[in-house]
Amino acid sequence: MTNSLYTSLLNDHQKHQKKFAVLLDPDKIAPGHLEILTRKAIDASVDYFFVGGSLLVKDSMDDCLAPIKANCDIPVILFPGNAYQVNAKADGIFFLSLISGRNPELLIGQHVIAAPLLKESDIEVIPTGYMLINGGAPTAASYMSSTTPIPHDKNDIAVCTAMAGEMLGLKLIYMDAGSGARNPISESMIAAIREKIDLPIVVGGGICDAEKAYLNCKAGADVIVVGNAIEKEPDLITEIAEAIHSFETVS
Ligand code: 1GP
Repeated sequence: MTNSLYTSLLNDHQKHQKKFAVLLDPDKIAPGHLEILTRKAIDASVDYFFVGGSLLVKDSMDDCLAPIKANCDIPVILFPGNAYQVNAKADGIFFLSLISGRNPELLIGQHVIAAPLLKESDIEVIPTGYMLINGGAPTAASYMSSTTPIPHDKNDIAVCTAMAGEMLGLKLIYMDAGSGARNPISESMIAAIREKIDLPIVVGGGICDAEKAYLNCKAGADVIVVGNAIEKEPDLITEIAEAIHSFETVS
């Protein structure tokens, strides 16, 4: 098993080089849409595809991953809702421990099921502290995980949770307001966590414009994830990528 994806995430974090990930929910991609998104992502120098969902009902993972891997070199990292979403076509997987919740199944249970599959594969495993933050309404992630998200304005709880994740040896913190969140995560919460931990931070959930993506980078996010907004408006890929990649040159 290699660790090239994580090494690269860590190097970019240390150099303050901000990265852009496009999240694909394999069930939701319309026929023909994947080719368009892939082309736009290549043209915009998107850094990662994250692939997965809280609940997949169509057995669509292979159909999503195969064309991406055939047509571009953008690394694909699984962002799985459960152990069934492990797929050997991916380059890596966020091994998500839902540290904002108290559901043992998502802290360690699904991991036990996935471990032997991952051990036999070439998929790079990235141990990840996954934190759900209240985005203003219940999301598929909060419902499917049977957990209560951290309140939107409770920065202290979020900071303590992230610190505990780091002390447990997790390698990355993923802060998520949930797909389609009404309110994305506040910059003040991102900044508060950034101040207390040294790990790369991924931020997503409800981000739908370049300005918000940029502000999140400024607050300390290393990777910005956008899914929903891009599914609705693929042209956003270009402007959000430009904003994120411009960060180092203007700050
Ligand atoms: C959700 O972080 C992701 O898990 C992205 O959310 O689909 O709202 O961009 P959106």
